[in-house]
Amino acid sequence: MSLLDSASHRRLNQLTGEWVLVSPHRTSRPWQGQIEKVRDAGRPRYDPSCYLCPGNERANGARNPAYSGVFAFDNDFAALTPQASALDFVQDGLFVAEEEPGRCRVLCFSPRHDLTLPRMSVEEIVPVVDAWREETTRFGTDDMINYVQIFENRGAAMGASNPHPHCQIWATHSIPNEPVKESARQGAYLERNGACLLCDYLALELSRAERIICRNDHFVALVPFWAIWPFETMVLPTRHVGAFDDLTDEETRSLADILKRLTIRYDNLFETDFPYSMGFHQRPTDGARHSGWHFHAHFYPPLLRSASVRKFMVGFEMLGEPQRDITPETAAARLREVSDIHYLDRD
Ligand code: H2U
Ligand code: ZN
Repeated sequence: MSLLDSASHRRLNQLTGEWVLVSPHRTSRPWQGQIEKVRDAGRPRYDPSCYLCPGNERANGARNPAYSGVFAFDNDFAALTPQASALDFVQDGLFVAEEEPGRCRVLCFSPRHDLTLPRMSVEEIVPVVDAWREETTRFGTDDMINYVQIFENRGAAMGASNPHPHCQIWATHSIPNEPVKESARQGAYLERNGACLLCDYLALELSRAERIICRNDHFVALVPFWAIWPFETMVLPTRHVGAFDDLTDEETRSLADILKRLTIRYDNLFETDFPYSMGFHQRPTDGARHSGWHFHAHFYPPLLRSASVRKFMVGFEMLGEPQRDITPETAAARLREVSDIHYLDRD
């Protein structure tokens, strides 16, 4: 047995330069903590009170069209607005602030209120990926926008305000903290090694096969060596793709396929609507080349042992550094073992 399976150790996240503490020996400790209610997966195809269903009125009075595919609109309660404020950049001693213009969009994956990515067909997910490509391309030509963050909060446990399948797109003037860290690490790796960090990382992971969950012709889903959340995963293209707007039509279909396969495995793990926050990291749209950037998705799910027992990032995690008990290798094996046929679609 390798030391990494049994002894406490720290692992370096090569993408951020931050460490995670791994304590495999703690997995047997007793649990008397919170039990969450398992949400009923049965939902109507159309919910007259849903602000995202076709034809319904939204909270600010606008009415959704009777859409039949994907549907994107400007967030009615946008955290960022395109107008530059009068703030610009201010420094008053240690008090430093700057303006942050940007745009927020909401994208409905389907007119069906009861669907989720794992229960949509690949043919239905392809237009979602196409919409992500289009939004990225469009924002990429806007001088004000330097980064496009696409993310999905799924499930009430992750703060999703509505079960209707949707994601958000926040396009910002600044490059946010997480992509800034990944940009610096990928850029430095390219400079030092003349190669892409994630191309090299993926080649290593494929040769070891310990943390791979599933793959198709163009994408791989794996539990990263440095994962923080119990069932955290990454989805990476095997080709050196920098952003959504570099994807070919074939890769678009493959991305739709791997997202479906991975989220089915997630749902099957505890036979529940598996909550997560997921999102894509891609090359900034600030005009620089960023040739070290390798496009990828991160999935951060909170569940730990069952549909009702989640991991809390508290205590040492908040004040010291992230910590996990179950190893990334064990998590990958669990996700690999479950079926890729959704439990609700089985006879
Ligand atoms: P979340 O489920 O991830 O919170 O996303 C829903 C978003 O939808 C949220 O950002 C927006 C909220 O501001 N929204 C509208 O734009 N219009 C509405 O009528 C309600 C919610
Ligand atoms: Zn709905």
